[in-house]
Amino acid sequence: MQEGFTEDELRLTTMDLWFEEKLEPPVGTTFRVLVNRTIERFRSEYQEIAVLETEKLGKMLILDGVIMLSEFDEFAYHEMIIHVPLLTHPNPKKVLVIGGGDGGSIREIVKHKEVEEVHLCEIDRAVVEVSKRHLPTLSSGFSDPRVKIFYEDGAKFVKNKKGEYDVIIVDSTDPVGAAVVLFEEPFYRDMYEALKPDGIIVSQCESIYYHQDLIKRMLSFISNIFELTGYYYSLVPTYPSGTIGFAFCSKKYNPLKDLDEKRYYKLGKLKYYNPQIHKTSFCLPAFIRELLPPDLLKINNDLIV
Ligand code: SPD
Repeated sequence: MQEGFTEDELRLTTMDLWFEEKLEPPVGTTFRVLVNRTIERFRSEYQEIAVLETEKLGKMLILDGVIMLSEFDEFAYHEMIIHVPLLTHPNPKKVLVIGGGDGGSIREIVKHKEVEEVHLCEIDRAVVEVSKRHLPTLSSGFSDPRVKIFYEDGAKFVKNKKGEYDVIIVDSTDPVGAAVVLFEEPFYRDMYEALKPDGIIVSQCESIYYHQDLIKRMLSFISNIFELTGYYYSLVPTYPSGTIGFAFCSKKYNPLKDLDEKRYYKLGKLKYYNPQIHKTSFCLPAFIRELLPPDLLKINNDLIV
């Protein structure tokens, strides 16, 4: 062994293998993760898919070079994208997830006993299959009898639905390639129609540090469509800037007034979500309040702190 180095230090300095995510849009930084081995890597009909075993973050799912999740912190994303809307809606019986082929969102939805039907619309069958092969803690919910999977384009899928869903979750990749339409106004108009008269949508809406133009553009058109809109965020170290936000779009219910705390205690032990963070995650830093006019954030305006 080289003098002066422990075996661990040597591995980190000389034989290391790093996955590097290039951020889009470029922000002059990259994010690197120390990797032990590539478990699987291939090209599906839609994208390049890789599952890596990392040194410290468990397994990681990468789509087209972008980190979708790590076992280390995926709970902070999936619990927040699901339990905030599902505990706001008083009786979510039928839920649709667009994207989310890894199964993390489905795993959280099936914890809700009042949910009777869950539809997953994922364009790429290979994502579901790779998750079933290598990410059992994520894909466990697929075997729940309430879950039905559709391998279709999410934007086309919702066009044919009218007044069907209580809650729709957009668990998408970044707005690149086929996913661009999921960040556009026509898709939100179609989802509005696909919801029941008191329905809720929550969508992945990127980083308050790196995607301010996108967030402002989306909240502008969303607030013209939905009665109530707002933005909240979660802390996820493996996503760019360590935060990821969500757009909350609602026809009737307000997450700050209508949270059904009793149902939270029936979900079993969670790692990130609790009723306090449900509310405080809508507290936004001053620079975002300044970026977004108050009429785009009707929900956040109701915060009493
Ligand atoms: N920058 C990556 C954002 C990815 C968000 N979606 C992740 C899917 C996990 N179910």
